[in-house]
Amino acid sequence: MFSVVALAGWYSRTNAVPALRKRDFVKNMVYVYSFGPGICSSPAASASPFGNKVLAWLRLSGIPHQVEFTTSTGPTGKLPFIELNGVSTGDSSAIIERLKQEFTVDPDAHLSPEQKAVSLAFQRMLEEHFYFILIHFRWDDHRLPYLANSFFAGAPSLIKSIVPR
Ligand SMILES: N[C@@H](CCC(=O)N[C@@H](CS)C(=O)NCC(=O)O)C(=O)O
Repeated sequence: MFSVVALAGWYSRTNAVPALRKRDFVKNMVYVYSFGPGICSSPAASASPFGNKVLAWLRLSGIPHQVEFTTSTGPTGKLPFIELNGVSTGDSSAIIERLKQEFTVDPDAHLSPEQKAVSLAFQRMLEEHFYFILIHFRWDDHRLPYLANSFFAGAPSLIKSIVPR
């Protein structure tokens, strides 16, 4: 399994996007780049929790956006990233901070300082701790073969043959 993950990491880094991806951009259109459901049969918009976070935030805020599913990473060497008015930004939290400023929108504006603190604590717990449990169950815990089976349901047989289950 390690070799598959290492290969995927190498592939995404060698495909990193150094320059602007959308050159004929529409002003104030947010171009979102993230892993798609891809070869998986997941009902999620993106296989990446961080991608779904950005997409959900954009939908909640009603900001016009277009999604491109890709494995080519952005300025932080990871996905998701966005391009807005010719400038790219990586990292879901940095993306949201930028969008709040550029579009003067804040869905959390009505929260009290205490509620904002609780929200931040949950965010840290989910993104920096629970995320790795999710990854463990998705890729390492072979007691849950249905996850790998579901994820690779649409993959070519060659790929399926090297995915441990
Ligand atoms: N802190 C980043 C984390 C992003 C992240 O870990 N993305 C994963 C996908 S869920 C990724 O791009 N992994 C590929 C890699 O690390 O090479 C964020 O909030 O956007």
